[in-house]
Amino acid sequence: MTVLVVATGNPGKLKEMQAHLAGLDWALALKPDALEIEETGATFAENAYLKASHVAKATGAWAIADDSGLEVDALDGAPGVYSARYGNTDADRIERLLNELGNELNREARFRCVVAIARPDGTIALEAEGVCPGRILHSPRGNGGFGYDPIFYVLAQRLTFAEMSGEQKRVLSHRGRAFQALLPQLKTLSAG
Ligand code: ITT
Repeated sequence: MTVLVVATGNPGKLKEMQAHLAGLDWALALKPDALEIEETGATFAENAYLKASHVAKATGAWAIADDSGLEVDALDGAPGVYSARYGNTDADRIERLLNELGNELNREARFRCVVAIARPDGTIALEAEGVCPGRILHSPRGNGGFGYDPIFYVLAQRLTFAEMSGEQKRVLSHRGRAFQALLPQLKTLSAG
């Protein structure tokens, strides 16, 4: 089996990415802790390429990276690509977002995720994007997931991401949708 390095330092993301990649013809490996990549891109796609490419070249193996974040309409798309850098902890990031939104009536938002796979030479072999629309609650709800999950409410389910089971989030989420688009291409790649 060919090795695929999962290029993330975020444990919440890692768990979800491993679940999406389970049962495929790839031997998953973890990114070396010491390997840190500066996310200098202006878009999710640029940052996903940067991370996948850098880790592939550094390890000499195939690598998969995810760049994702929350876009809030009333904040002109913020925090967007800065979602991870909006605060030091998940609680800080949530508090800052809720403070900035205040009593704003327009709570429309969406999570966006770009997944990219790089060959061992760092060139990008595959990419896919997924989006999940929702609303920002006034206070957190639920204990599951990670990041902004407790304040991200999905209308159709009447649940926040943090109130959903792992399986529900896997099907509906921005990451789930990106992987649904990526997996058929990934299967062709591993078969070839
Ligand atoms: P890596 O770059 O090492 O993968 P990161 O946390 O820095 O980890 P990003 O730069 O892609 O990853 O930032 C994404 C941030 O967006 C993440 O830290 C969360 O705060 C948020 N986020 C992304 N997906 C999320 C999800 O499914 N649920 C909640 N928050 C999410």
